[in-house]
Amino acid sequence: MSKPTLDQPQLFVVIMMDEIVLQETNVQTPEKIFPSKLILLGESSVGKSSLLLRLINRQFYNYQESTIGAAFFTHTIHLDNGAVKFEIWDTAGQERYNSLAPMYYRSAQAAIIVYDITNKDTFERAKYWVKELQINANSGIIIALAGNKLDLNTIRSVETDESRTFAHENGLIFMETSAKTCVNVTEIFKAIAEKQQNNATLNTAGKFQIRNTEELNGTLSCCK
Ligand SMILES: Nc1nc2c(ncn2[C@@H]2O[C@H](COP(=O)(O)OP(=O)(O)O)[C@@H](O)[C@H]2O)c(=O)[nH]1
Ligand SMILES: [Mg+2]
Repeated sequence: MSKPTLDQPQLFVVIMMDEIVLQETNVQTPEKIFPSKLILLGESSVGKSSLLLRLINRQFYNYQESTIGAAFFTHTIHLDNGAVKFEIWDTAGQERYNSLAPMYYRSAQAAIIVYDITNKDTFERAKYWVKELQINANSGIIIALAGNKLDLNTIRSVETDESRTFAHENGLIFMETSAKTCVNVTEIFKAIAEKQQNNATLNTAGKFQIRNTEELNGTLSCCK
C-alpha cells in the first residue's frame, strides 16, 4: 500500500470518524461547540503538514510529500466547558507567493506560524508572518508560534529564549514542537482552543478564566 499523505483519501476517513464519534457523544451530553478557522503558515519544509498529520493521523513520515495547493481538515478539541472545532488550513504556495496568503488568513480566528529551530531564516520568516497577521488579519486572531523539529535540538540555530521573548513581546502562544517525536503537537492546538474559549467567554459573559497551559501537560498526547 502506498504511503498515505495529506492529499489522499485515507485521511478523510479518519476525519469523518472523528466527527461521527463526536456526534454520538453529543447525543448523551450536548456540548457547546465553538467553530474556529485555523491556518498554518511558515516557510516551506518547516513541518506544517507533518504537524497536522501527527495531530490528526498520529503518524510521521521522514519524507513527507510536499503539499499541493491548500487542504483543510477538521479536528475537535474537547475542553471542560465545551469544544473547539478547528477547520485547519494547511497551505502551500504561500511560502513563495505572498499574494496567496490573505486568501487563507482572511476570516481566520487562529494561526500557527511554524519555523524550524535548526534554520534561522525560517524564524525570520515567521516574524514576517506575525507582522503580516497583526496588520492585516482579524483583530482578535489568536497567533501561536511553533519552533518545530525539537528532536534536532543539538543542531539548533534558534535559541528558545530568543523565540520566547519575541512571542512574549507580541502576545503569542509559544511552544517548541516535534512532529517526529510528538512533542507539544496536541498541546499547541489545545492552548489555542483554551484561549479561544476564554476570549469567547469574556466576550459573551464578561467572565475571564485564566488557565495555565502547563496544567495540560501529561493530560493530552497525540502519541498513544
Ligand atoms: N527531524 C524532524 N523532521 C521533521 C519534523 N517535522 C517535519 N520534518 C521533516 O521536514 C520535511 C518537511 O516537512 P513538511 O511537513 O512537508 O513541511 P511543510 O513544507 O512545512 O509542510 C519532511 O522531510 C519531514 O519529514 C520534525 O519535527 N523533526
Ligand atoms: Mg506542506
